[in-house]
Amino acid sequence: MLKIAVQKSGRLYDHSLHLLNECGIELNNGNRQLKAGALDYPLEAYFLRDDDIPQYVYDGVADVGIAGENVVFEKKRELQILSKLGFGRCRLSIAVPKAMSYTSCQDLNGLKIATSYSNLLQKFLDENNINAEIHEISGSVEIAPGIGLAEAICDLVSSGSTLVTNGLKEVEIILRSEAVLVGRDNLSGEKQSILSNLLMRIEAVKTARHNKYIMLNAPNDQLKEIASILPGMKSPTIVPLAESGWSSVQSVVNENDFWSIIEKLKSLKAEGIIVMPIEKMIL
Ligand code: PRT
Ligand code: ZN
Repeated sequence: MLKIAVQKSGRLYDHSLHLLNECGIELNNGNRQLKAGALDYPLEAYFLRDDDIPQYVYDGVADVGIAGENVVFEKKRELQILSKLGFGRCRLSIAVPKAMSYTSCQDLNGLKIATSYSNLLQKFLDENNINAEIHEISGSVEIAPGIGLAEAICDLVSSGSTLVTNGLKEVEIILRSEAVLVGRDNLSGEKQSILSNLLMRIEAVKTARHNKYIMLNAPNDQLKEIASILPGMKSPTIVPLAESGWSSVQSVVNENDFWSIIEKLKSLKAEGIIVMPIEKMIL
């Protein structure tokens, strides 16, 4: 069995379980126990605090884990990032009181900065030759300047509203983070093959998320040009319609090119364009 560490509650919990679900892995976690087995898959999940996950994977208590890059890099354990998962996105930033004048990171010299990320902050200070004092606290970092505990903070930001509420402004982004699947090198052959299968499923789910299935009707005299802008997995599928002079075209389009392709298709007289989400995509 492959043992996976997942956050036991918090921002990553739902997304992690949802991802596993989309991979066809359902965890039997009815009453939120410490451990849960999967139905029909050789996997066991351990539910832990996110901060502990890198250490548990490093020690081999779990084989792989899902945690934010912010936590993985802060803990400085030698782990492999096996897959970036696309959720839990945030940034680790330095913020100062709104009224403070700030032109460059050199303005941080001599300040006391409160954070729960002292390793990542120290690395940023060293790389930029800044001499500031790090005051490590474990929670409610954003209130530190307001109560006179520090002059600046270094904390996670997503919407930015916590900073605004506390009269702070974001001045430096020191890390961009998302949830990742981390693991160690030395798994046994059997565990390694379960992991390869899990990674194949995760990639299929991720690829599908970034692509849309598209169907449209096109006049035959435009087919050549329409086919040239629709990549498809190999090339688009083209089937003649009952109405003469028209064909149905089916293809897969990447979300980044999606709207520009739709504009072009319309200008090429495509009609009845239908777009569908793709559940899995195995290349
Ligand atoms: O109990 P446990 O230790 O497991 O949970 P936790 O409270 O330490 O972690 P949790 O659930 O808050 O966050 C888990 C992971 O989610 C983090 O390690 C990040 O990888 C990711 N993540 C994404 C965030 C945020 N966005 C986020 N906005 N983690 C925390 N925040 C906090 C931030 O610390 C600040 O207090 O939200 C506030 C800022 O949010 P905005 O939207 O106001 O900017
Ligand atoms: Zn935590």
